[in-house]
Amino acid sequence: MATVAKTEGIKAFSATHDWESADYEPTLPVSEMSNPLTRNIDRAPASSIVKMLQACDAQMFQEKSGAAYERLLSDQVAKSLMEVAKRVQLILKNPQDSLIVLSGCGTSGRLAFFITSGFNRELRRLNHSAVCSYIIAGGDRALFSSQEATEDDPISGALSLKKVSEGKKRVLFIGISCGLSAPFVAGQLDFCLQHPDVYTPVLVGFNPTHQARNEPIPGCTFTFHSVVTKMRELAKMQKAFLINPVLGPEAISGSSRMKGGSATKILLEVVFSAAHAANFSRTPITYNGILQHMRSYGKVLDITYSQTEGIAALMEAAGRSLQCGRGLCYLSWGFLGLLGLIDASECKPTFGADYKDIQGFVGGGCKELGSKEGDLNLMGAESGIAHIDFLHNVLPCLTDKDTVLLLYSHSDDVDEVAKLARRVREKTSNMHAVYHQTDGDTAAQQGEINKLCSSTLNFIWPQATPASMGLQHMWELSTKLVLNAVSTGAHILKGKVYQNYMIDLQVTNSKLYCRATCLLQRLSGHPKSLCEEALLKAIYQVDKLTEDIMTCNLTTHTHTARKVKKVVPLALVCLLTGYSIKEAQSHLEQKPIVREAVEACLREQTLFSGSL
Ligand code: S6P
Repeated sequence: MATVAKTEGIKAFSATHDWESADYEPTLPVSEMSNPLTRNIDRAPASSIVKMLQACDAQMFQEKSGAAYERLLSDQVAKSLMEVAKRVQLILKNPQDSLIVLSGCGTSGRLAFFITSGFNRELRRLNHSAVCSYIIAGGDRALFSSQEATEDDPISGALSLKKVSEGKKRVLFIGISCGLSAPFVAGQLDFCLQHPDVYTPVLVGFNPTHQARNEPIPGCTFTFHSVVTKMRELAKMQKAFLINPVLGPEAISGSSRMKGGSATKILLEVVFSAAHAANFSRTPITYNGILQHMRSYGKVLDITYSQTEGIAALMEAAGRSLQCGRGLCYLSWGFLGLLGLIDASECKPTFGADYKDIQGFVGGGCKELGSKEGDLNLMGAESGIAHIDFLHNVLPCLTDKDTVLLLYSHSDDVDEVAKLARRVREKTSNMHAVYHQTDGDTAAQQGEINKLCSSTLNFIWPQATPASMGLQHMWELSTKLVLNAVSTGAHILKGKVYQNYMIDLQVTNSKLYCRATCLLQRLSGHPKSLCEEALLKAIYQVDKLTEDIMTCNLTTHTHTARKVKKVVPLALVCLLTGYSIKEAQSHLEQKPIVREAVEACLREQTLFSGSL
């Protein structure tokens, strides 16, 4: 009885309380909280899911006077962005022996790559030397496939920073960790603090500093929290910078690829665009300029979500494909394609998806995207990512049950888009498109492509865009929002989300292990120790924990968890029913939709408690 009462109590509490109030989920940092707006997202139809995502995204730009936390448009955030932009400008002005390094894990590392590539490309176009470099935990292999374990390695973080900046006299290091939590980034920030003569550290994240992760990091004397505390002191003298506005909880709890990723892109593009304009067109870096630029990203949200119905239709199509065990394919050209690859790769750790569920393909593949380590196909990426790989590996088996989404813009080679669209149409009628164009520009082949597709989201952007913001950046953010909505919504429709929790997450690093334990506590109402025990039993597939298992460290647990499917649902079923691992497994096999399996257990539990 107590169990159910607790769970129900939490439900009622969450639905009525504002996440900003001090007593809302007080033990969790904002980035891990559940968003009251999406409490029932798992039962909502596609159109309502889109509206909920829109409302969550809009929280990023909320301006609240007297708010408890810094927000995206807060005074302090704009001031820090100005200062960091000035540092970037200094490096642009005097690039010799200088470097800017962007680094992060998972989505944050992918965005580090994305932003670095875009900025360097623009510099090369102006015959300026490239001044920016990126680091992603796990190396380039992690760009398009999930390598969550390396997030826990602070030494590898510090060493990779040392290597990339060898011989440089001045380095602006920008570490990105949405949850202020990744040990990999903590290691790099600590390295910067040890070498202040060369490195100026900047931290981008979305929790207030007191919520930075304070768990001991094995083998280290620092925690993320202690590093942030030191940075706060140095920030007073502008020897370090903290950019950590709060965005509100993610639509799917902890899914920082969504708002966290979007805000990372916005903040860093604002910094780099301001520095670029200051250096190449002598436009001074001003507070108002920064704020105006940030606000223009808010308009991208409005334009994108003005097509709610179209996004919902895409979500439904993708959801139907996933429900019947088929896939969703993003086919794209240029840098919009990179966003497709990123979106696809995130579904594995978030929803326990198979890499074939959502796949991305972009024109010439890696070479076109300019990753450091060259051709990922040769480095064991799960499958090729060029169109040629799509033609060889995917096209022959495509059916109407698969969904294909073309992502292109007016500045791509639209002839090529039409050619590929014709080939896809021969295999499936379930083809859709997201197309960006500027007001007044039309591509001759667009009509034909539209006819070949069952639906097209056509975004028409105004010609006169704010001077500081490239159209490309708008298209990119808009595409990211659409893809995040489609892949998240499709997994919700497949039953991979319970309330607004990713119930089938992979437990492949310490952050995900803690998240899984918290989720089990929350859904079962059992104490932490019992939940962790159940999690370990599910990971090692045993009904009794041996001495050996108990003495293994967290790295061994998360490493072992990689090989097991549905670890968290399994642990939850065991906790709620007292079943053995085998029984719980067969229960989950009978009810392959994870949400339904969990709900059935919760119902049984209620009946059982009621009959006592
Ligand atoms: C989140 C995504 C993860 C995170 C990664 C880094 O949706 O699946 O890959 O990006 O764990 O997180 P953080 O908080 O350090 O940016």
